[in-house]
Amino acid sequence: MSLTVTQFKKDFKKRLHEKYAIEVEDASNVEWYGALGSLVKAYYSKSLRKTHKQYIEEETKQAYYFSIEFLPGKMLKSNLLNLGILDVVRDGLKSMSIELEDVMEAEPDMALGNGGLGRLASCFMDSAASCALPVHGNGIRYDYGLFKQRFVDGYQVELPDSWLQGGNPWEVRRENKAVEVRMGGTIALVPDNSGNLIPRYYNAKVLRAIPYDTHMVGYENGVVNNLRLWSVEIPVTEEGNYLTLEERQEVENITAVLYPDDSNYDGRQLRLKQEYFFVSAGLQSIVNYYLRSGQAIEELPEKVAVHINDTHPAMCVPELMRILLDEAHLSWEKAWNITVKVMSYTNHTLMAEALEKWPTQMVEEIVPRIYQIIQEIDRRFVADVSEQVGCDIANRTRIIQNDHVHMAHLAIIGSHSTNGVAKIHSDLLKNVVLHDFYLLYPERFNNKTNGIAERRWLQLSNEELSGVLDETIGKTWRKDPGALKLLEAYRKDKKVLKKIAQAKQHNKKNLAAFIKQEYDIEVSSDAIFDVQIKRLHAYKRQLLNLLHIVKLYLDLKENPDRHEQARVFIFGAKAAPSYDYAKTIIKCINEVAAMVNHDPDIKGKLKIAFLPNYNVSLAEKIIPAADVSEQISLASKEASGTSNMKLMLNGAVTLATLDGANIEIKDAVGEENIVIFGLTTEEVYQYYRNNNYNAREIYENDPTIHRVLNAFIDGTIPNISREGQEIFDSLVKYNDEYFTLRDFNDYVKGQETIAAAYQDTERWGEMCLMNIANAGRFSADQTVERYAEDIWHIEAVATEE
Ligand code: 9GP
Repeated sequence: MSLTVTQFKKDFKKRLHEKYAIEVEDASNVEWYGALGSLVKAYYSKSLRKTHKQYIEEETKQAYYFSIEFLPGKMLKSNLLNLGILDVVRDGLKSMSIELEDVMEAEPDMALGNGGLGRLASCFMDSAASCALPVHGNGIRYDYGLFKQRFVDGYQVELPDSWLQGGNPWEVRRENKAVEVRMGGTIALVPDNSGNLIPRYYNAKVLRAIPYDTHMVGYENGVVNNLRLWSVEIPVTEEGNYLTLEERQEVENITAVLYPDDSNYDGRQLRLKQEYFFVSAGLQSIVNYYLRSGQAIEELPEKVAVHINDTHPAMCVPELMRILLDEAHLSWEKAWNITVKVMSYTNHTLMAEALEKWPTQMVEEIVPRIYQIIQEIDRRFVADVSEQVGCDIANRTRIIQNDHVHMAHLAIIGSHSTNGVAKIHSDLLKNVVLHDFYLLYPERFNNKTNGIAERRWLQLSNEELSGVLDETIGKTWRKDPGALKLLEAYRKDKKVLKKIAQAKQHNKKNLAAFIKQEYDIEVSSDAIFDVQIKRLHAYKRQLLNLLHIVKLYLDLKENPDRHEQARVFIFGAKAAPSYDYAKTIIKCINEVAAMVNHDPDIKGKLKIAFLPNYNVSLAEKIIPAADVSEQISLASKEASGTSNMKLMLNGAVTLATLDGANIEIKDAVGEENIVIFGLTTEEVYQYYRNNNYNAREIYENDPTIHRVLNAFIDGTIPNISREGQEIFDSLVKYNDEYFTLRDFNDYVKGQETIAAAYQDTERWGEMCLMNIANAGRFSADQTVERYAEDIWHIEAVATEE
């Protein structure tokens, strides 16, 4: 959009007057933010209406991305960038003595997600709008987002994230689009006048679902899509049918708080209610919208695609069946045919503990009609498959097994596409985890390697490097991340390498200042900034990183004058509140940090900064300053990873196992620009097959490992008598589930390779450059375009710019 500084200032002042009856100079940053947010929303509202109208007039097929998590982070700067008014607004504010950065401080992080899954959903929303693809999100408007993390005595403490407290300028409550969702009670099927069996509900709770729409602004293209988040409200009940206080509380809880579990299945009732609530509300509103266009319900797959992001929204399958059977009165066969064509599913994990299985009794109690439909889907599936390929495979793949509903099975059987999120992950799905399904439906399986919103992770968060890129290769990369490849031509150009290094140094200094100011830890920007930022989980092996730090520390203690590359180890990680082992690792990292950071013998050669409350905004500060990207999960465990992509885009060199998307990063940058270590997936599987891994033997025979592990139990590391023992036992007594000790020496070598490369400035510079130059292929723009073409069968709309 076009906007002058003068016009902006006029609009901004007017908004402040209208909204807060205040002058610019008297307002707080919260008021500046509130006014600016609502002004920006007004700026894109015309495009919103235009996009909406265009979809209706052109009868565009639209896709709906159902996800129980969305993790957009802050939206102000991203919206300004995408509208093409970032500089105008920044300048306009400056001329009124306001720094944009101060205004941004007032925006809470919208953290309605745990980690990779939710952030991916938000990257897709940004990319879909930017690629002019008709894709909308559907999720839950939690009153409280992911908990805020504090450290007290080194322990994680969780505080509520009341992100809505100060109001949310981006959302619009759509009262007239509210729908009703039924839960509980019992069902009887009774014939209507024409003999159709119609469900009659007894004592069901009718919940009111209110949508709040947040708009997804495309990058300089005039497209604005929608993210619809549902909030529950107490329904207006018929007279005499009041809810007790307890019942009201029960209803309100449904959208009160995000489940803080990541890669883990938690079988609690409330979670199941959340899942059905947003699935039912979302599908009802989609079908209502579709029917308003006057098209026949039989044609639904021509105009609507519904994506099941992980298994949480898998009830989309029976819920659409319910709508088609009970409300549109289609036959089972017709309804099933439509449902399978409309639905598609992404699997995001190979971890058995993350695959949802709900007790049948619970499903029947909470969603009785849905349970009936699931039973019927299952019955027909078993009959068909048994007849075609035999009972064994039918029994292994059926939806209801051992009194549990297997949500992944439901999603695969009820959709036309199942994809993994990196090549190796999709292969493992086909060949191992979902092999039976692959035999049944080979054509349904495909891979869509994850991607990232490169605008946010480079243009917005790393303006310094962005400037160097503009000077070196022009500005096309800003719209087309593939153009980053042009940088490769400069891999030997010392001037360019120097400029990139200077940008990194600038970012490192900023981060160092932030760490000093917020956490009083002094770090030198000349040290390697070695970064591991992700959820705390045993399979991600933050512990491997810690063991190496302890080794370096012990080496330095033994020989304080030893020449050692200075390093700052930066961690960011939240542990699920109920995940005790992960919390133990947090405590240990914090205690090692306290010990190392204050030990004069170390002479500042090692520093550890575990930054609390890792979230999108903190990631935006850390990633531009990273030298090394730690991607060290046990091979075969990380489905893809996306921080690996963000870090390479910012010129960090990856230290990685051959897991998830690391493999594709290696292919993209070449072996000489990444450091790979550790077991391969095949080797891990071999250990499983032969059942011959012996961690105690490693501990007993390897003096270095022995020494490092003993430090956890002999008092060397203070204040961890319980936690140190727990770590020690997990590795030695319980045989080291994630092969940490097996990979340790190889990891140490990898770290040595990194240190040596870092000391050779030109070599390191070239490695950084090659990472930046080859990050374009991990743009989420490309990923969503592949989803659009191969899975959703939707097309981009014509745009004005
Ligand atoms: O653990 C995966 C992570 O590897 C992946 O990058 C992300 C997005 O696809 O999804 C994560 N999975 C979950 O959070 C839960 O399945």
